[in-house]
Amino acid sequence: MKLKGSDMVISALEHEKVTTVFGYPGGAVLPLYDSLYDSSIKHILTRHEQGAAHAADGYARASGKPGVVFATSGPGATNLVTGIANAYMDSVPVVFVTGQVSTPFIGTDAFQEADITGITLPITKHNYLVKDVGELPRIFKEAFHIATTGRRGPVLIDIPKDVQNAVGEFVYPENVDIPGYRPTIEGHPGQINRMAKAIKASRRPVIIGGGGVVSSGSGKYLLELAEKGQIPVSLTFMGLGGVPGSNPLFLGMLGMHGTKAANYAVMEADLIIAIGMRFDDRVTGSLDSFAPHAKVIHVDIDPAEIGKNIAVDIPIVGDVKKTLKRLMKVFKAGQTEKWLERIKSWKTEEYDGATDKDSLKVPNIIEAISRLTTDRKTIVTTDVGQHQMWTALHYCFEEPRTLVSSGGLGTMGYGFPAAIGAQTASPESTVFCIAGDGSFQMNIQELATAANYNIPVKVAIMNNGYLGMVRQWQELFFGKRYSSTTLSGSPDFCKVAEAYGIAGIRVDSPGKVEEAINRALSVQGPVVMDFHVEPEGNVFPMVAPDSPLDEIMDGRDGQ
Ligand SMILES: Cc1ncc(C[n+]2csc(CCOP(=O)(O)OP(=O)(O)O)c2C)c(N)n1
Repeated sequence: MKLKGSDMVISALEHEKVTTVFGYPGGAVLPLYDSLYDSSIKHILTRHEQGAAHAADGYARASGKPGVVFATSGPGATNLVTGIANAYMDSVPVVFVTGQVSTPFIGTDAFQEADITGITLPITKHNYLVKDVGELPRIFKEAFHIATTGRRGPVLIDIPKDVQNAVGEFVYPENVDIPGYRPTIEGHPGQINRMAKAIKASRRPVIIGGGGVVSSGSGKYLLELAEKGQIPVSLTFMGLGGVPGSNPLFLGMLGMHGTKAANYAVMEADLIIAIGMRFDDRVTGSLDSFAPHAKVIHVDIDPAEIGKNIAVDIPIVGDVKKTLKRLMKVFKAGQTEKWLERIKSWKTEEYDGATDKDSLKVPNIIEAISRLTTDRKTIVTTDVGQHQMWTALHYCFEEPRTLVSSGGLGTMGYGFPAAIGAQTASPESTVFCIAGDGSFQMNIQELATAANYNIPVKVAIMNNGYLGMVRQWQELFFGKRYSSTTLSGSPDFCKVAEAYGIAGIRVDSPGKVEEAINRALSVQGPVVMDFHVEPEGNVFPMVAPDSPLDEIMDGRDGQ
């Protein structure tokens, strides 16, 4: 069949079962938007390309399906860059389609020209500049395959305007054949046997699950391993929801803002069973002191992660789910009763500083949101800062894909557009965006998107008047020299919401929290809740950067 290039793009998306695209038009994608006009694919017009990128990323995390973004050349494409890097750092499958100036103009500094394949080379899993309309079907097939297999990640396809307008033969390929790209899916059986033996011999094992547990859909198998082996489980921030937060074997998150139980357990463990995680510095603390008594088993789909930060005794490259399934066939439990007793004693030591009921404290608000949403399917997105870490510590994530947050890149402004994407992917869910007053202002323009499409996300701003996490570091590590962390000049967020036709609810006192959350839950459309919280609360527990995980500041005595 002969098709115009821009029609091929739409047809390729239909073959890939794409139902929603997030984007923003412009000169270099006019043919593409014209083809979209006749299509049944839903387009959500955000108010900034970064919003589209984060929304598609939130859509992908909530659904497990790839997100898709359209943007024009030049500034449209460069406005995507943070969103692309964000998806790359957290291994999220998003396909970005950008317009480019026509091929004869490439390299001439033409109007709205930017070398977006060059710019995004280090932050995409792969990218393409399409030079010939005949390549479009193969490139789209490959792009979706690369984005959604192995270690997932963003792929960008840059299409010059003349290629969008050219006509070519369209046959959508059934298979892909990419020399040099064959992710290892099956973990080596011999290594899995060694893994089983090491677990049987261990007396103090700890499982650390990461984002790979969530993205591979293997939470159920991880839980089976934990329960059959009576092995305590900690999760990285990206792994939260991988096993139910209420399970007695769950230790909480580990690392810089990890629980005492998780961090002490890692430091005393004789075996670390690392599953789909990458030993990020926020997880390990100082590498020299990490898990000093432990053998390390590391299962990951990406061979480049194995041995990158931590020496590994039993490396296994493969899909987490397949590996765990095979492991369970040969698995025998070790003896962990004494170990679990010891861990129980640490759990009683947890302290979060949220006991003062007189002031409006973020942990209490998050616990209330957690409690009042147990009866419904809920997805929580966050921005970046103190409120994000408090969410990790105080919201009980019971299911995978219920936390949508920027882990690796730590991108302020992610939470609200990601909530729009998550809500689009999962209309039946209640979607909360827990935001900071700083972060929310980075993509506040997306209120128009929520209003326009009546996307009923519940935004809960933890309004402390500060760039709180930076203020906390200035307090703890820079002698209280508060440099440019006060957010004077912020607007009344309820009035801003109301200006967009969105309900605003202001909360100033602890006694009003539950009523406000219930009211927000009863509103059919989007809501902005503006919680005026204690200005100078700090997130504890905290391990100072590059310190051993058992050197925990818990906020008592100002430490
Ligand atoms: C785009 C971006 N710029 C800067 C930072 C550095 N940063 C990390 S946390 C933070 C403060 C966030 O403030 P707010 O959103 O109000 O949340 P809070 O910490 O007060 O909960 C800043 C500036 C970042 N993570 N992302």
